[in-house]
Amino acid sequence: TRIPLLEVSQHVDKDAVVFRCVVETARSQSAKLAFLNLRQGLESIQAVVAASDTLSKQMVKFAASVPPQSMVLVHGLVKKPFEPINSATIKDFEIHIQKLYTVSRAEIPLPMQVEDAERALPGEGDVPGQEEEPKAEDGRPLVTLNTRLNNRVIDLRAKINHAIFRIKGGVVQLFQEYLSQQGFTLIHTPKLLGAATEGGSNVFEVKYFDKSGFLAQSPQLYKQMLVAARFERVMEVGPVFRAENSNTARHLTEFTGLDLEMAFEEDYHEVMDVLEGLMLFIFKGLRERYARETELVRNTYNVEEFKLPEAGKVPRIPFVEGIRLLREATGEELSEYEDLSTPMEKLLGKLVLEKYNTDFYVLDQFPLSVRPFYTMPSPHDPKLSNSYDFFMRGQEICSGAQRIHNADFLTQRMRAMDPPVDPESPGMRDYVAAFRYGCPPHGGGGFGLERIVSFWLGLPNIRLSSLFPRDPGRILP
Ligand code: ATP
Ligand code: AMO
Repeated sequence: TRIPLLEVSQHVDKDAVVFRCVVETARSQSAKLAFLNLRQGLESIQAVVAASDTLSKQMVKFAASVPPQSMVLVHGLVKKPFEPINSATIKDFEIHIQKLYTVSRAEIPLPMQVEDAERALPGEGDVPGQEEEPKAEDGRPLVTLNTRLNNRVIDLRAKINHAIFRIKGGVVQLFQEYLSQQGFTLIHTPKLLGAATEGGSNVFEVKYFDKSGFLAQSPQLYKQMLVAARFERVMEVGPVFRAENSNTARHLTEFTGLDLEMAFEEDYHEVMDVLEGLMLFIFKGLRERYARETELVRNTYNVEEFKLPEAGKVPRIPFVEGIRLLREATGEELSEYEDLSTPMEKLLGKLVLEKYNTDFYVLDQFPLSVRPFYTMPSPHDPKLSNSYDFFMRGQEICSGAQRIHNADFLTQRMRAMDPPVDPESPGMRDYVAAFRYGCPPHGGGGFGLERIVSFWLGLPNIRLSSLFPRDPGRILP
């Protein structure tokens, strides 16, 4: 019977089992005995190849010489070993091999070892770009993040990477699960645009036949137009392109946006309620469904477990209150009308953790001057706005706001921006018009998927949560 490796326990001392797997290591003990380490998915198991009446010494020699990373088909018996074997394996069992076939042989030497990818990266692991690899004395490249990303197919084979990308898929599934329960429609807005939308400078221009096109920086305008089209509640999971020359551990030039937009009845805090409920559902789902994967990553990156707010009450801190906390802690004269620097954001994360005992919180009522033109000013203070950011471990994962749903007011706000946005331009005309024919008050938010995954797990670099990351210095492989 062909079995998944996870089921070996059901076959101890019974009929022979057959399974396909990868040889992680092979070593010869003597002319009559060899040991293989076999892997399937997140499981590893030790296998013994011992010469006998039915198994030749040549077979033992062949088994010991299988290059690591080759795929093989194994026929064997499941036994309880006499001595406990190393903890990376399915502990209490081993396979006594009867037959071994090579399915696909790996070349020697590999450009890097899979075990290299199981080690923690030092520091923030910032990547300056694809410069020449440093070489170790044996001529093999030193295993930097750059080397790992240059050999990503081998790198991704590491168990820690399988765990990270199972979790990433899990976040998307939980996002859609929660929001569809809440009546959201899954939408797909265009990524090829005829005009730069949210801001002009950080947009990628592409050739579009004999014209220019642009890659979408966000589904912002389209998700709002769909609310105006009476969809009322929409969500999207899609690529976001940003031509920002940001070489940091938390910026990519292509990432996955988790967006939502919804009409509300009385107050934009209804939107924040949905966003908070959504994130708490995702965190709970990750704890329940991905405990094993999370533990695997935590064994490598020894990061404190993510602290969720007590009793499910997410602190909603006014921006001015955040500034007050920072002034108290640093003695610096911080402005209430400027955005926070990255170090201040991180410090605020620490202060909030001390005060509220949570790594997840929200800043509300940002200064209007630091938000995009579509943001609704605060009715109580024209220098503030009905907008918010969500944070995990002191780093931003989501921006959102109540939007302006009146065309004339929107036009006025666009013209007041510095630099001004032209409401008559081809990219804006249809967007502005959407608010002329009866559009409900609405708001929403956009999350960066790779940031959620990185900050949940405490990864040192966002590139580790992108399969084939794109940054200003990397567009291959
Ligand atoms: P948003 O795009 O919503 O503003 P974000 O988290 O992507 O959110 P940015 O606005 O790109 O953040 O930048 C936020 C902070 O990141 C800035 O305050 C800045 O200090 C820092 N930052 C951005 N780019 C760089 C860079 N190239 N090098 C160092 N720090 C940077
Ligand atoms: P914003 O520009 O803040 O807002 O983007 C939303 C979220 O996307 C993530 N993010 C990034 N992730 C990786 N690399 C990047 N370069 C990067 N830039 C942003 C962050 C951020 O919080 N239209 C608004 C959203 C809205 O108001 O609904 C927007 O795009 O987690």
